[in-house]
Amino acid sequence: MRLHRTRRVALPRLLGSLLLVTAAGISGIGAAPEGPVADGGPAAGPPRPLGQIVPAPVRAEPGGSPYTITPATRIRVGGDSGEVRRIGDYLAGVLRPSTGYALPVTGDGGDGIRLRLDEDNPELGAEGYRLKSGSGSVTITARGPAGLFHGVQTLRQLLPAAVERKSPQKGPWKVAGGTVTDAPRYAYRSAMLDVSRHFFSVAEVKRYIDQLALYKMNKLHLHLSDDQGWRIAIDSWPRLATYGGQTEVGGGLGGHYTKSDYREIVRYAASRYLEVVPEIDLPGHTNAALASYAELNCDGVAPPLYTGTQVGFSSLCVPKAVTYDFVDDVVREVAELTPGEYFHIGGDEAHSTSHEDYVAFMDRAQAVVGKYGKTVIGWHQLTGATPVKGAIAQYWGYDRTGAAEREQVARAAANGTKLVLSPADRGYLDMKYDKDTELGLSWAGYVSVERSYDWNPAAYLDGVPQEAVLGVEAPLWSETLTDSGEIEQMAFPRLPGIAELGWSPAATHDWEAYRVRLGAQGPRLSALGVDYYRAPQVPWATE
Ligand code: NGO
Repeated sequence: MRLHRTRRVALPRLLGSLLLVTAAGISGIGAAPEGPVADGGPAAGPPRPLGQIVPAPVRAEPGGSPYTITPATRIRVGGDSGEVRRIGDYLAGVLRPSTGYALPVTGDGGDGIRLRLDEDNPELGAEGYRLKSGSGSVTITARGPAGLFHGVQTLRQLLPAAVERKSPQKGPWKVAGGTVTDAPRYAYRSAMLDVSRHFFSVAEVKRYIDQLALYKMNKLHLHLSDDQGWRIAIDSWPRLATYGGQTEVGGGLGGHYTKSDYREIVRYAASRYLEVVPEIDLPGHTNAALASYAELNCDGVAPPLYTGTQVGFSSLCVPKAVTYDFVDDVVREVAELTPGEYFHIGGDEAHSTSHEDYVAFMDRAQAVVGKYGKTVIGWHQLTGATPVKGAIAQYWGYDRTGAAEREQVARAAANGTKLVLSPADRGYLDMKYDKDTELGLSWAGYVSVERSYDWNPAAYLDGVPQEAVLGVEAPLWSETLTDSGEIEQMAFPRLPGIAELGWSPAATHDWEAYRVRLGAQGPRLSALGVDYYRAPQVPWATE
């Protein structure tokens, strides 16, 4: 259900080297550029260098003739998997508008763009792929559909940026010859969208999902409840959404997802190989729920709806029995809608809950998540309570986070709690780039594109064993963001950097090389209609 949104008034739009490559075909990738770099656009000469993609691949071995998509090209989907055919249809959906070619998706053998499942490639894992390009065909092989889908994203990036446009463009549509072999560093590569502070429509969420897919992310964390709005229909507590969802920061009318809206988001995300991780933030950040049901308050009085941006003032009533009926019903209903493994219960900034109450509450909330078959995720304050076995803590500290807090997280990690890292001064996409950024916040400092990219998740927190790091997340909080254009100004170009930290081998990590590869994404983002921030540190390719 979509109500009208708050409009911000006249807010001006803000606007490897170490790659394990084997051949000279990519030499120069690591060199600092002297000016704008041509994108090798539609009619231009040589195809884009194999390996000049984001995230950087494990291995790119250029060689042999390029492959060219022509009016006669077919997309061949091997075997009888309906999912492979769906990926073929998805690829055709990307390529048809810009090439203007028919690109039939067929089950038969022969040359063309070939998508194949082959279990025999243990080194590719569950999400990896191999892409081989030569004069007659480009073949993407993977052990499972997710790998094929990621391989298709690589193929998109190897084609000229104009391939992303929605109307016929001039070719030629060449893919450099050679082989890319690729698989992710981390299993958990996530982006979070805060749909509570401002509500975003299903269409806006789908648009973001498509952008995440391009960079091989595999989780979409939805922050579905907070002080300013409850965004998911709960049948047993209907006022949460109908009353608690009817405003947002700034006082606009907000909105909420019906169950069918939410199912549609889950389905769409799954079609892009992203798993939705729902978050119901507890026991703090609950003003919208407390305003909707007086009985959830210790004093039995419902507070008014809240449209400001303070944090830490609300808490569920830990001693009351009804609190746990509420938690049980909400977790059950949201878990039923969510095929994925994870359930995020927040747990951050419970400043108006006593420590004792917090620990008692988190014990009970974690048990409810387990009862409904999901794995608990909580913000890292969960490590100040007692994380259940298998629980995951999401670290969101920053350079000024105290040693005691870091050590608490490290101790939990050493004791088996896995971590997802989203340091606020690196991974938070809502932090301003610099002092001139109009949107966003700056409590964790300014986060330039370089700062956001240039850290190592495996070595980020002292005392954390490498294997405790499950992956990374780029959260996007929406206190200041109201629509897709504003989401994109903050997410791009930092999101691809976090995606690369999650996907690419540590050995490829190199800012000088990365900024050149990122610069080459500029025309692609433009072709997709993404109004990204032209960070001055990046040599943006000419369009
Ligand atoms: C914090 C806070 C959120 C804010 C966000 C803004 C976490 C986990 N809790 O991050 O409520 O929206 O900062 O950057």
